[in-house]
Amino acid sequence: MTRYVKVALMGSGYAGKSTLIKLLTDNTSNLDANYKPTCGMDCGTITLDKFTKISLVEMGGQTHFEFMWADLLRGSKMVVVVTESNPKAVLKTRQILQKYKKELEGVQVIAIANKQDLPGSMKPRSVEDLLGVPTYGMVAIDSTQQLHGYKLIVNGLRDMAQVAA
Ligand SMILES: Nc1nc2c(ncn2[C@@H]2O[C@H](COP(=O)(O)OP(=O)(O)OP(=O)(O)O)[C@@H](O)[C@H]2O)c(=O)[nH]1
Ligand SMILES: [Mg+2]
Repeated sequence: MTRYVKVALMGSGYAGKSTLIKLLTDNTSNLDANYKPTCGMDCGTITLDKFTKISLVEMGGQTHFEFMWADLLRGSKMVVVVTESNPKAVLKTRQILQKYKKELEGVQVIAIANKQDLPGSMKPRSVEDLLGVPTYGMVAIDSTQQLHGYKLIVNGLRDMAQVAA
């Protein structure tokens, strides 16, 4: 029987969560650059092996969907916080992490400092200092970063022994 491991993608609207799901779960590298806010939630699946799939659950980041966040976090083995890498966005992401501290207790949390291609982006190291969770740089619109993104999630889960090696 297939086992599903839930990984939640959290973060403000426009951060790049849907783009990341497309990057990691689609067969095409044809990413749509037109922003369409996720209404509520979205989901993508990564097949890990014969028995295990990862469900990537995106929590729509626009503030009017925030009422769903605590519910959507429930049962997550890992939470990936996606942020734009400009200082204002990172500070907003820090507020989100502080606000959901209780819900995130005991869950492995990593952050993705996305849109590293944009001028004025903070380095992942500096973002990590502000967020207080392991942070990795990303350009989710760049299909060559697919393996990088995949490894961040799969290796993180393996480290936790949530998924059989
Ligand atoms: N320059 C650049 N743009 C990106 C990158 N990743 C995503 N984008 C763009 O940013 C916009 C928002 O991306 P989405 O993936 O829709 O953002 P989201 O986090 O899912 O937003 P919500 O669904 O509202 O929570 C889109 O126009 C993407 O093409 C990146 O690495 N670099
Ligand atoms: Mg989205």
